[in-house]
Amino acid sequence: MSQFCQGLGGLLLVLIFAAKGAGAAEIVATVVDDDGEAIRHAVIHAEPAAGAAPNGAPTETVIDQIDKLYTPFVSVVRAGTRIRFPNRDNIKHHVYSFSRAKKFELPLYAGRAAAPVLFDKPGEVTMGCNIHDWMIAHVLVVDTPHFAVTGDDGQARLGGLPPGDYRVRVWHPGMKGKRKAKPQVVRLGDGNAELRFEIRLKSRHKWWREKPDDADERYERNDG
Ligand SMILES: [Cu+2]
Repeated sequence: MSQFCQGLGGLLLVLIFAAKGAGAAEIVATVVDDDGEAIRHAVIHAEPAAGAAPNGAPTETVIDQIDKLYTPFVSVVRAGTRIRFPNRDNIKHHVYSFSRAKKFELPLYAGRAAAPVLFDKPGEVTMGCNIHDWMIAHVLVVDTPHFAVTGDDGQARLGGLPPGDYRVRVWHPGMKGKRKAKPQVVRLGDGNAELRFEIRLKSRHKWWREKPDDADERYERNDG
C-alpha cells in the first residue's frame, strides 16, 4: 500500500473514532507492590481485544539529558515513533543501547542536535551513557496509542478510548516475571474502568543506578 493510502486509511479511522468520541472512556490503573505500596515508572498499555489498534500519524518525543541524568527515566512510545535525545548539559554524553528492539549509539556534544532515532519494533529498550555509568533510561515500544506511565501515586490514566474490549498490560523495567504477566481484559462502555495491578520488582540495582553525590565535581574538571 502506498504511503498516501496508508495515510488516508489512518485519517478515516481517526474520523470514525472522532465520531464515536462522545462515548470515549478512560482506564484508571493503579500499580502497587505486594505490600500495597504505589509503584511509579510503570507503564500501562491497552490493546483492543479484537483487531488492530487504530493507525496514527508518526510522532516524535524527547528524552532529555539534564544534570547528567536522562529525563524521563521511563517512556512508552508507539512503534514508529522517533525519539530525540537533546543534550542540555555543557559536557559530552554518549547515548547507547544494546537492546534487541533497538541498537544504536549517539555521541552527543553540547549544543549540537543529533538526528532523532526511529523506534520501529515493539519491545523494551534500555539506554545507557558511555561516559556516566549511572545514566539509564528505559523505553517500552508498543503497538497501540493507548498508554501512560504511573506517577508517584502509582496511577496511570488512559483517556479517550473508544468503547470496546481491551487487553490491559503492566510493564516496569524492574518487574519480575515480565513474560508470564497476564493482561487484564476490560470492557469499556461510556464509563471509566478502574484496574489494579500488583507487581513485584527485582532488586533496585538491576534497573536503577544512583547518581553519585560527587558526580558534578568529578566530571567538571575534565569536561567529559
Ligand atoms: Cu552522560
